[in-house]
Amino acid sequence: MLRIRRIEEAIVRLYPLHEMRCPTHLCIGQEAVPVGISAHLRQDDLVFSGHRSHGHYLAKGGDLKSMLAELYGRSGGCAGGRGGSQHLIDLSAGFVASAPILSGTVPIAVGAAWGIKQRREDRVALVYFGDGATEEGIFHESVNYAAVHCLPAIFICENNLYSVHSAMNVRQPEGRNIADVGAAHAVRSDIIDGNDIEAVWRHGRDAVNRARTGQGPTLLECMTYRLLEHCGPREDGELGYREAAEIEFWKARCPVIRSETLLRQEDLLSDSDLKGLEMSFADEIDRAVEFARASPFPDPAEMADFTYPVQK
Ligand SMILES: Cc1ncc(C[n+]2csc(CCOP(=O)(O)OP(=O)(O)O)c2C)c(N)n1
Ligand SMILES: [Mg+2]
Repeated sequence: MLRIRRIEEAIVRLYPLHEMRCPTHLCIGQEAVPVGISAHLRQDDLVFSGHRSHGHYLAKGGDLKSMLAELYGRSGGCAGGRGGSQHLIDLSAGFVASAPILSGTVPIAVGAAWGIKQRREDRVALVYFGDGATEEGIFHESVNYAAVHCLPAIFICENNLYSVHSAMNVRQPEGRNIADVGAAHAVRSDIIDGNDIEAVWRHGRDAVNRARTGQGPTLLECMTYRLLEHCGPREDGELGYREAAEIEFWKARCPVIRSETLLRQEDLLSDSDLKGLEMSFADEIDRAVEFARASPFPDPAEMADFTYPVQK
């Protein structure tokens, strides 16, 4: 979690230099979800995500250098510099795709789970999405399909209470949880504290076990909060769509600080451990930024590659 936090903070510092030009949705405050879940995933399990995907990619083992080069729009980027922050991919780590069309990767993950089942493999397919993504019709079709066919699919909803600047109460019925929607499709569904790494770890373990052993899909509604603006490197308290007290409440529930406190209480983390981690992350991040900035821009002659040919 600390590594992801430091990487996101490096982007916060570097983004205003205008060398990264892609829309970038940071996950500061939400790190416990992918870290607790990924602890149970194998390299050959398949992970999908949406626009806010840095933590998901990194926790699955996605390469940092090619992620940063992608944000810098360089040919050394994981999508060749063509996609930016919202199109991360690292097939060698089993991170198959992220794409910003809300819920767009949910049916793709279900298709991957269907393929896994057809081939009788013991892999799982897992997709991360936000509370807003559950308002897309395809989300409901996908969860239903996974239930009907008892697929090894795992649906991880990061409910951070907002879709851009719209709160839940103007978008979804009062008192109906997203986990209730999963349950209505007969999918095992739980609401958990997404900022509590232990809770995420436990529920993640159970979801992965169920999927791997043929017991079908699980939906986890992980309650969490993004501490920065929807898209970009700044705080956004001045916009007024979130109460200052609410932001403070969630800052106090920061998953990184909570875990640090817990580990120190249990005598599992010392000052020198932390210093060692900080130094190794700082060094790794410096080297990745250097790699990204030294990587050339894609050749304009290749601009149309990988696109549908224009009919003349
Ligand atoms: C189909 C579709 N509609 C609208 C958008 C514009 N859009 C981008 S992010 C976003 C909010 C998403 O909210 P949520 O799913 O809760 O994820 P969060 O940003 O909170 O992590 C919207 C509406 C989009 N990308 N795709
Ligand atoms: Mg949201």
